[in-house]
Amino acid sequence: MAGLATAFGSGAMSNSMADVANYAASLLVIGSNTTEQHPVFGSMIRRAVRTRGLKVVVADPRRIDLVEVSVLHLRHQPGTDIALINGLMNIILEKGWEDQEFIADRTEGFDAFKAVVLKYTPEVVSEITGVPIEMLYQAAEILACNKPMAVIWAMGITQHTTGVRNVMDLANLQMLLGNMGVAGGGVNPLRGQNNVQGACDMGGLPNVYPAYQAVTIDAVRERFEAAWGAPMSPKVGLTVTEMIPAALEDKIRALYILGEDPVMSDPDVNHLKHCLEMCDFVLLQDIFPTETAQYADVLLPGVSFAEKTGTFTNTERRIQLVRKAIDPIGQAREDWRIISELAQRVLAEGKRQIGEAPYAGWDYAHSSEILAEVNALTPSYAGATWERLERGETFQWPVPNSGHGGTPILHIGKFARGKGLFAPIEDAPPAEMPDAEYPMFLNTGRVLYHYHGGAMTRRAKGLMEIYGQTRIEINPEDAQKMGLDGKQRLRVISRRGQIEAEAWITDRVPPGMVFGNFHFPADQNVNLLTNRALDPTAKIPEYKVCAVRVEVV
Ligand SMILES: Nc1nc2c(c(=O)[nH]1)N[C@H]1C(S)=C(S)[C@@H](COP(=O)(O)OP(=O)(O)OC[C@H]3O[C@@H](n4cnc5c(=O)[nH]c(N)nc54)[C@H](O)[C@@H]3O)O[C@H]1N2
Ligand SMILES: Nc1nc2c(c(=O)[nH]1)N[C@H]1C(S)=C(S)[C@@H](COP(=O)(O)OP(=O)(O)OC[C@H]3O[C@@H](n4cnc5c(=O)[nH]c(N)nc54)[C@H](O)[C@@H]3O)O[C@H]1N2
Ligand SMILES: [Mo]
Repeated sequence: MAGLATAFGSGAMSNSMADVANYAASLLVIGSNTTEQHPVFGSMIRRAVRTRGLKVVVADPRRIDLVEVSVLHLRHQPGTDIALINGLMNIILEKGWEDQEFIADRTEGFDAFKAVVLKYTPEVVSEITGVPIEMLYQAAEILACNKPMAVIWAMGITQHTTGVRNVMDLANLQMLLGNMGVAGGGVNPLRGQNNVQGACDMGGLPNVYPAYQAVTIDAVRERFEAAWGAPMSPKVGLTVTEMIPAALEDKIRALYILGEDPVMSDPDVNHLKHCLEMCDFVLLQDIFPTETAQYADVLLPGVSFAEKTGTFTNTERRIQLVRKAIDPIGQAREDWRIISELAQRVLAEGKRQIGEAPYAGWDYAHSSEILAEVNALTPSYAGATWERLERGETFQWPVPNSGHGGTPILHIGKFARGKGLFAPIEDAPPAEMPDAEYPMFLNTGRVLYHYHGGAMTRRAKGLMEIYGQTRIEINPEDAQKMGLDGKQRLRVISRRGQIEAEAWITDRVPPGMVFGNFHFPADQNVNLLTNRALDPTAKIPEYKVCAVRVEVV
């Protein structure tokens, strides 16, 4: 789900954090709670506002902290981003603010795209999004007339059944304004987990080998078969969100879960638990016994970042070396050692059963040997060698050879696919909308003090003192209607489950919407409520919108 493709190529920030902070004249922050979820970049943005007058426009249903330093806050209804972006582009075309030279030289598909955008007049868009017409004009002017403009986004854009199309529409906006391949511009999805960028780059996705090379292309597959000395399947595999329900159809019978806590983080957890129970065998490799551990047959103890040496690739495509601070404790081992040993044993048993000689491979002695293999098979990582990284260098990929210094800005002069493709994108509602029985929107995400399922952060005493239980954000207007007193608890009910948690009465959320997190287990986890409807392309769940009924306990 992490490797969303755009109109130009792989899913990664086109520009760098420092580049956006230093050179953007304006910035659209859409569906990213940057100061809480990417605090390093969040403070760079705050500083850029203070020291050089960066103009920030926030597009978010919630009044996040960055709104304090923004020039404008577009508070659209959740799930209406396509209408909003199309509306801004409609005004840009009306005013003639588009970059005609860029459109002519570097893009294709403009006419079909324009025909769709023309339908999204300010009146139509204001009706769908709830944003006043006048504010749409203000936003379009700030973003189009203060160039370069950078766009940053995170899960507020992608965790929808329209996630991929939301991203494509932001790419449309940046091509329309000619903000691609320039310092201070670009399309910048902020990556979430440590090294999720690296995991995708290495082919930790069902459809590609390292460097986003498709498993379905014969020449690519043959190259990997030759390097690895084994036949490879030409079929696209399943995403996580497809594997889980496949257990019900007997298509998946065993699961090897590594560094994930799906009982906390997957949508519709009651359903997920049922799927885990249906598996014949569940193997879990984690650094703690998590909520998911109750469903596992075997636990393998991996180690944390502090106990291993290797590379991480961060949100701005920066490959950097991490050295272990301490040796693994007790029986725990580096994840790569566990994976290698497991692979060797499985392969040995397979070869024994068919009477062949044992397979020679998976016999790395050190992470530097793994990186050497990465250098050989991953064109964008070719020049990021152990020797260079050991000297203290870091590189933003692509680093095509050992004389290359890396690529801070992508798409200068040319896109990976040649011309950038404008896509006509129509608005569509979320899979589940409020109705008479479940009249409110539930929106979900994170808080500064905790990390996902909380397996790590709920073990930190200081964090638990500051934030020790789930709090449901609810607007003062709704609280008053329900007769909610600040000290009371709320029960939140969806078609799939219910939770009980403390209320936080605040205008961070608009009337008609509550917001909660998935940091605390049992009946405090919003994932008992969320909808497992998926985006048809990326298969990401619609965590950001479902319908609920809220009661005072
Ligand atoms: N402290 C902390 N930091 C983290 C994490 C953590 O758990 N804790 N997790 C990391 C990971 S893996 C990730 S993916 C990132 C996530 O980083 P973010 O995506 O910034 O975090 P979320 O809390 O999911 O919030 C997304 C924002 O989208 C808004 N939003 C909701 N619905 C919509 C909508 O329909 N449209 C728009 N435009 N906005 C919407 C929400 O109000 C919220 O401000 O954070 C990373 N950083
Ligand atoms: N409702 C709702 N649900 C969501 C989201 C949302 O916005 N709303 N966001 C989604 C997103 S974007 C994400 S990324 C997922 C995150 O979901 P998960 O990845 O399931 O969440 P984590 O709690 O980060 O789980 C990581 C696990 O890895 C373990 N771990 C840490 N370091 C290591 C290591 O080095 N080796 C091993 N083996 N294990 C390690 C931790 O102890 C933890 O148990 O949640 C998703 N779920
Ligand atoms: Mo994430």
